Amino acid sequence: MKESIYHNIINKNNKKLAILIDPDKADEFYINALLQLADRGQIDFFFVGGSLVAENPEKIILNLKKHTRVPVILFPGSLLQYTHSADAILLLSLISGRNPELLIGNQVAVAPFLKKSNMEVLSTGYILINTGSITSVEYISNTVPIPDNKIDIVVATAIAGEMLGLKLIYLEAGSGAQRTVSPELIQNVKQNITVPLIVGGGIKTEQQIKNICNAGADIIVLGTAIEKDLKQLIDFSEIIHSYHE
Ligand code: 1GP
Repeated sequence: MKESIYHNIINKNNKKLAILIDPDKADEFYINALLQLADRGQIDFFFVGGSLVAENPEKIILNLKKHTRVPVILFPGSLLQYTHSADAILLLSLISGRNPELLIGNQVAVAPFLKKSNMEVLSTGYILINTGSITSVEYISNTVPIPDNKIDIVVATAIAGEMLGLKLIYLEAGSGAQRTVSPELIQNVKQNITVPLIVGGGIKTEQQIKNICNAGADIIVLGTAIEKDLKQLIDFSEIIHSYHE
C-alpha cells in the first residue's frame, strides 16, 4: 500500500514546498519544466486548482501523474473542479467565512464521490487573511477574510478547526496578494495548533520564504512567483528544504 500523504507530512521533520498550478495558466512547456524540477526532488507537492478556472484540472492532473511520483493534490476552487484522478484532495472548509456552502454544503455534495474514489482526503481548515487588497478567493467565496491584525480571531479560528477534527490548517492571503500572511500571525497560529500548517498567497522573495519558514509554516505554497519566473524555484526550494526541526 502506498504511504499516505498525510502520514508523510506529519512524520517527516522537514518543511515542504507545494507548487500551485492554475489549469488555465499552465501550458505544456511550463508543466514539463516543473516535472523536471520535481524529478530532482525540488517540489514536494503539486496543488492543482484555482478560484475561477475555465479548464477542469483533470487533464493536467493525469499528465502530472503520468510523469511524476510527486503527489498531485486537487485544490478545488469550486465543485466544478472536482475530479477523482488526483492522489489526494484538500477538502477545504472555509472556516474564516460564514458561507454555509463553503463550510459544509459543498463537502456534503462531494462526499459520495470521494467515498467511491481512491483519493486520500485531507480535510483542511481554510482561513482567508485580509492583507490589504481584495483577492479573487475573497470575491468568489463571498466571504469576509479575517484582517491580519486580528491575531486573536485567526488563532481562535485555527484552534476551532483543529478541535473540529480538520487535519490541516491553511492560512491563505490569496493568489497574487500584495502582502503575505505575516510571520507574527503564522507564529501565533503555529503555537496554538498541533496539525500541520500550510501558508500561501503573495510569496515571492527569498526573505519572505525564510520569514514564513522561521515563523513555523510546514508547507509553503507558491504559484504566481513561479509562473512569472520559474528559475527562482531552485533557490526557493533549497531554502525550504534546508529547515530540519
Ligand atoms: C496558494 O493562493 C496561493 O495559497 C498561491 O498564491 O499565486 O500568490 O503564490 P500565489
